[in-house]
Amino acid sequence: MAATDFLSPGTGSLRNGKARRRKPDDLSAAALNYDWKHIAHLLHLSRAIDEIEETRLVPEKKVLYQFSARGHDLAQIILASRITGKRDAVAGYYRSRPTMLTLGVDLVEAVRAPLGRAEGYSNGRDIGVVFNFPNLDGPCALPMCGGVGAQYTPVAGWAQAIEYYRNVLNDPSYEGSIGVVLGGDASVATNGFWSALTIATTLKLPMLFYIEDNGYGISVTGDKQTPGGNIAINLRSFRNLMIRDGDGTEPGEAATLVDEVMAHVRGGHGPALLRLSVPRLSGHSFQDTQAYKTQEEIAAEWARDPLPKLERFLVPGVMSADEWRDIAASARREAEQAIEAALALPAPDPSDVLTHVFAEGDNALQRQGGLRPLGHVFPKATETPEPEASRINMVTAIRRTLDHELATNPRVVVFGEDVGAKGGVHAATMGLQAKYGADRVFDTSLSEEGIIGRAVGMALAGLMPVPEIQFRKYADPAEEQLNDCGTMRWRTNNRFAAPMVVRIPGGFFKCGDPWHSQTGEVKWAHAIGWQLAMPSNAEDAVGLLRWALRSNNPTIFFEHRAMLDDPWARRPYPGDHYVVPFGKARHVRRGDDITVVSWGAMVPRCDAAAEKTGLSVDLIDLRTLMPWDKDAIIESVKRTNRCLIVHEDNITAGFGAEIAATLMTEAFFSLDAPVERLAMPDIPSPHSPILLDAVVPSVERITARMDALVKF
Ligand SMILES: Cc1ncc(C[n+]2csc(CCOP(=O)(O)OP(=O)(O)O)c2C)c(N)n1
Repeated sequence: MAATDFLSPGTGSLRNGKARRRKPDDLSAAALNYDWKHIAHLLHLSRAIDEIEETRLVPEKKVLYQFSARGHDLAQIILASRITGKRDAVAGYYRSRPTMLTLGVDLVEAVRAPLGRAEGYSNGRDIGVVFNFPNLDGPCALPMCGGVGAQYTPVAGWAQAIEYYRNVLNDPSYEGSIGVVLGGDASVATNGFWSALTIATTLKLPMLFYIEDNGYGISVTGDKQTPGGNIAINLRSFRNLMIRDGDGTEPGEAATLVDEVMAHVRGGHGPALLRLSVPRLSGHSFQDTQAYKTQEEIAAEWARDPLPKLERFLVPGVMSADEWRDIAASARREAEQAIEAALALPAPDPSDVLTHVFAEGDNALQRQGGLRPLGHVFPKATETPEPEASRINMVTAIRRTLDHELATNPRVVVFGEDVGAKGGVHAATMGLQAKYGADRVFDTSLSEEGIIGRAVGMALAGLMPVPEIQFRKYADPAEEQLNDCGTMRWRTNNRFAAPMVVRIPGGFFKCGDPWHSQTGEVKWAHAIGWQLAMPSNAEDAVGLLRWALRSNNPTIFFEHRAMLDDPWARRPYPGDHYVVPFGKARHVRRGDDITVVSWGAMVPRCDAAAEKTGLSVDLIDLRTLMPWDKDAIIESVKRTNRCLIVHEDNITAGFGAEIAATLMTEAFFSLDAPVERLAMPDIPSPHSPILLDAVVPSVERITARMDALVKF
């Protein structure tokens, strides 16, 4: 297959799309610089592991999920043998074990995860074929995901962090570093691919897209993923992107192309995309019989097997036939020994399965990601407010807190749609770009997947990202990255974590609508691994946001639009050191007749209702929903014997249901009335203020419910 060589117009030298032919066995100067004996060894090793899994371990049900890298292996090894920089990162996918072997992961580590043994990549938690490799002092492998395309935007974030370390933190060790992402031909149709491509090319980031094109996504052919089936051809007019396209089964060609793209990206010329065509010599996974391929097609794929091609390439020029055989035999022995050693390891301990959902203190730090493993020390903090004389509104409180943390922590970066020059559509970041520069406070492309995925990569690189999702509903396109970020610590068995603070304004503001005005906060209480804060006032917003910005866990910080400038929410600024630890509710009122639990914009309504009823109301503002202050509620209900929960989120499976269920178990014998919920019915937020008032809990309806419950 011919190697083609495209430079996009953005780089100034389009060659009219003409293919420049390379002889497949051309041992160019670049190719000569590779350690071919080591490459041969790794290829044999990878083959031996795949083969032992396919012929023995899967049939014996010792490996439950198997994705063979056969056919993809040689090109991956060539690529990964150039990922050697101290600050390089690579993210692969389920077919990327050859990359891991080349990075130098311990061989037993590489086989124990598919065998579901204890410890290793995930301690038996994640599907055995997705790997991770924390490495603070050498190339690392970012945690892989099961979702195709999810690997792209975190690498864009890593690449942006490289620039940040170089340009803002003046760290020379990031010079010439690179983020590399591996993906199959079907992955080029995903949101993640396009989002990362936009980020990398608009910002000219040091990022390499490596597409290993086997022509299939399970059974779907490449022409369904990109017209004509070749993404490299289709991207030819993309600005700021070097493109190379060739045959991943030809050692010399692959090696030369890898060196070309590496030189370009490491040289600071912006991103590159390298597409190498490879055969998939097995089914998509072991279970896949490939019935959708003809025998001729399968035979044609085997005719392109890179293993014999490498042999022809190296023997006798680089090594003798005996040496080749010896390498194959010793690799086989090593693979057998590693598998035997892994089989002898214990199975994961079920008593351990609940650990590492959240950080578990400084004695059990993740190995990579966030500020803690880097030994970052924060300024002092206090839970005692030092209030200023005048009151400020909640949006000013948020801005001042961001300002102080930006000033005292050079690793904080604030970004999102319109957060830069405009200062955010809610004005929360107004003036911050002018003060801290566009490297630290910046606008992003309109891709929420990109905003959150980029934040994940930055967090893994040791920054504290503070992405803004412009309105609650627009977090939906970021769903995959949010989910994968939350589960990261658990599924990597505390090897990786990506602490960040995602600021999300939402809820009604004067009127409602299905797009900007949902709260839907229960989603993140239900999601794994996310802390969730929802302040009702300026003082709490300061303390909770500062706590989040110094936390070792990812946080959703929900900013209710109605409260940003609400007079009730205005409070004195509680000082630059003020924090509110998560999981501590606030008593807005103390009373004995009834417990009312609420959060966000419903708190002032409950406060007004309590005033109106004249009852002695114990009003609890939960402030954080994950973790949530069970003790405060249970203690209160044991005194009042009644509980009303008021929230703006839809009623069915809203967070009120969780509180009610907990009270059933923990305070059943204290209850003199059923636990009641008052919430939005199961409809989106309506636009008309008249309709909105009819469905969001109002002071009148809350008052009536309180009265009824006390009289029950
Ligand atoms: C987001 C998502 N959708 C669907 C799947 C199921 N799935 C797993 S692999 C795959 C095909 C991917 O093909 P490609 O990216 O070309 O990589 P290859 O397996 O060919 O190496 C699909 C559809 C998934 N894992 N993730």
